[in-house]
Amino acid sequence: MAANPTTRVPGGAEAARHGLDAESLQRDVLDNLVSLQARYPAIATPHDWYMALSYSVRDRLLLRWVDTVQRYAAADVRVACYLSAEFLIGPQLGNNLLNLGIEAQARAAMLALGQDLDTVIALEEEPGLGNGGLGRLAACYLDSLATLQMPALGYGIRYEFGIFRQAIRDGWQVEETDKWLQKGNPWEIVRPDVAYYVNFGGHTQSATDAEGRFRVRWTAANQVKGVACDTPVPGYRVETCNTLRLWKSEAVESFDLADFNVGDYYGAVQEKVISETLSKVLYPNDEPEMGKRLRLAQQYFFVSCSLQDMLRLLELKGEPIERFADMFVAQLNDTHPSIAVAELMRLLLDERGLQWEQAWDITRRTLAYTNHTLLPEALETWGLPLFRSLLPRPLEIIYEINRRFLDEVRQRHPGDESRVARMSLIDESGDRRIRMAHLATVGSHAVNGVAALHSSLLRETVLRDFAELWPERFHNVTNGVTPRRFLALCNPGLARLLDETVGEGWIADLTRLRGLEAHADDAAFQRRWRAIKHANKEVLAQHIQSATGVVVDPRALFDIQVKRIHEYKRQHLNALYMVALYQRLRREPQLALAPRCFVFGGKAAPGYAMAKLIIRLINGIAEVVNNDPAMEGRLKVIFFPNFNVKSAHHIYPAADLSEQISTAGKEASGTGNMKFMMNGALTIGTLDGANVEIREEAGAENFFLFGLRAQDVERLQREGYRPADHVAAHDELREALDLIASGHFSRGESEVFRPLVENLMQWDHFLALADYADYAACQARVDAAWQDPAGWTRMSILNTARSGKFSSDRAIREYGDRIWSLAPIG
Ligand code: GPW
Repeated sequence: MAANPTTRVPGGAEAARHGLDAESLQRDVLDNLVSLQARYPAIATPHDWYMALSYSVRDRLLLRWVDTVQRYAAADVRVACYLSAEFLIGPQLGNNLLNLGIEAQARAAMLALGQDLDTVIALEEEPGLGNGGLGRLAACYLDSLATLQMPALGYGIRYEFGIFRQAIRDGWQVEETDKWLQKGNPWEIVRPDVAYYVNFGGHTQSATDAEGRFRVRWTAANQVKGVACDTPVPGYRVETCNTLRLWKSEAVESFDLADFNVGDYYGAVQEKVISETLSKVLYPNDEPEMGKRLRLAQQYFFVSCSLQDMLRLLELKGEPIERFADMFVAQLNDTHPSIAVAELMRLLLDERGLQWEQAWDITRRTLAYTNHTLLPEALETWGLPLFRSLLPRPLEIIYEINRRFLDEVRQRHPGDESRVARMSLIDESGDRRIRMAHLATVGSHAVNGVAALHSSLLRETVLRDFAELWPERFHNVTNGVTPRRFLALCNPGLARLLDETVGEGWIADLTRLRGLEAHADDAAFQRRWRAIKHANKEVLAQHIQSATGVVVDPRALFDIQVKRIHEYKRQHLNALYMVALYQRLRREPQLALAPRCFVFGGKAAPGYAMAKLIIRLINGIAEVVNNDPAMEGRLKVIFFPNFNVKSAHHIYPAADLSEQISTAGKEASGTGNMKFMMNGALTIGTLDGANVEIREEAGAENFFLFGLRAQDVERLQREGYRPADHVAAHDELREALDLIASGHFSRGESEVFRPLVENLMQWDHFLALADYADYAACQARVDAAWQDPAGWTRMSILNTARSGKFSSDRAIREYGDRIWSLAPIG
């Protein structure tokens, strides 16, 4: 990576060799089939064709990739480093074809080779290196950073096993290992030469060095090597191709060898097993943390490798350490990488010999922190004994940061020791624990929430004392999603109509969709709009049939809730309403209700019993409803197994109604809500997260609002909430709960759902019963609106037209302007 701009890779000859036309693609696919897969066409498997095409596409990215890296190395610009324990990037081939603008050429090339492009694309195993919203957000941001041509790097972990594959057996979730690398990964470049060592355990010693300065030496019990695995991230129709750098753990040879020499062969192998375990598997918990030692080791591992890499890149640029914060900014995706505060300090103090004040100034100017949750059970803390045994030196640094910080608090608020205890980096109330959100806040120059409501609540609750101390550091950046993957790629039918109506510019400037508003009442345009939606619903119906065996009618209202299964997201509120509908239709078969198909999708954390029971309930209802002849043509219930990025491509474009029904104040933002909106679904939702802004943009008349507001929720819980009162006051709700408790949806076994029903009746922590009546009333308004196709279609068009704000391009521009001081370099 030379800093000399004159050594830039020449474009001409290389570009010609890897032409973007169908003929050269076809030639390369054939070449790669032989040279990389060792196959000839007559015996090539579909997967061989996938590999051969993917390598050919990767070749066409390499030039841009190398060129981009050289540009960043040479330019005097700040690079944004996005540190995230998760990158849920999804399948790559289709997206890379789209961004390169060679989908048609690839289709022609494959056709000439007797292959269907869509079939080949569908074979890709997706890298499921994330749990849900947080990991997918990181992937959308990488797409926008590249598209906006901003110098950026993603840093994370190359998990050998991503999020588990969800199977459904007898209605229950069963987890299967995600062996996504089994058949190889054509997108990845492994760089054995880009590797760093990371310390674990052991002890520290302080001494004075040759120049008389106080220095600390950390003698580790264990070292792990992190090796860089790079994935290209091409922007949409631009020359920029950024890098996602994921770290894979390896054993350090010298450590093994030492043991081997004293004859402990098994000990040496054991060591290797532990170091290689580090990047083995993604923890499948979304939101609540489990405080596992290996998880902390993963976090420190990837953060340390990433910071060491940034320091090396600074050297390659020929810049002095004093300029680190001018050349790099590191965005912490929640607290998972927040150990960066201590690790950057350690690298600057212990490895570079800087003084505390200077190291602290660099650290704070470099780091920025995004908070993604207010749920107390999701705020990361680590017990001191575990932390000390794994990371003794970082712990000392945290103590010193805390000492200096609390001095500052005491100076500002003399005598206010309760404030000091509240703000401390160490929670001393029970067993002593490190509060990672406090560490991240103290060590960052900017802190942001992910939707307007969430950012306000963050300032008023979880980080209130900090917002009072440093109001200028607090920001909001409402989340966004990439319109490339979640509109252009997944909904080609609609994309063509958008091109024709507002011009192709919408893909890189989503606000241009406003141009659709003029056509919202045009009957011919509405017919085309409905035909596209109908075709998308036919495609989803096919996928539903092959995944579940159930046949659904694309003419029904597709009412969809896809997201992780969580009590606060309230899939069970939706389930209660389905049971009530089922009861109504059984009693009154002539009832004039629109035919509905309820679709659910989402994984439950393997240890989260209540979430797994909610899946069992939905499947139980599905079994009864779908097999009841009286429900034919009226009601269908689907649990779509293994919801992931790939199946999301078929689901969002087929939705009529988007369920965003979390308890107000609990969902930080939501991003699925935005994907549905772009694809013309109407939202039924609470005033929570980004729903608030979706309703503002769409117009209140184009959004189905119900439920308690965040302040009502807070007040009700403070004053004492009694779920039983709501059950007593609502016959339909009581009957639904009774029917569930009776075993009607569990093959007569009345014990199965008892924990769920009892939990609701006694506690109902997320106020599902309090919101039930209003939800059911709102669903009746949905039903009425659906009966008027012109009115519904108008609302659908207006939702897409007004979704421009929710492009991740807008979000990334805001990060660039307000938090990173970083501009595109074309
Ligand atoms: F707990 N989110 C997530 F805040 O998907 F860390 N996983 C997580 O572990 C956390 C948050 C964490 C989600 C939020 O629940 C969702 O509201 C938000 O849209 C998304 O992060 C992206 O900001």
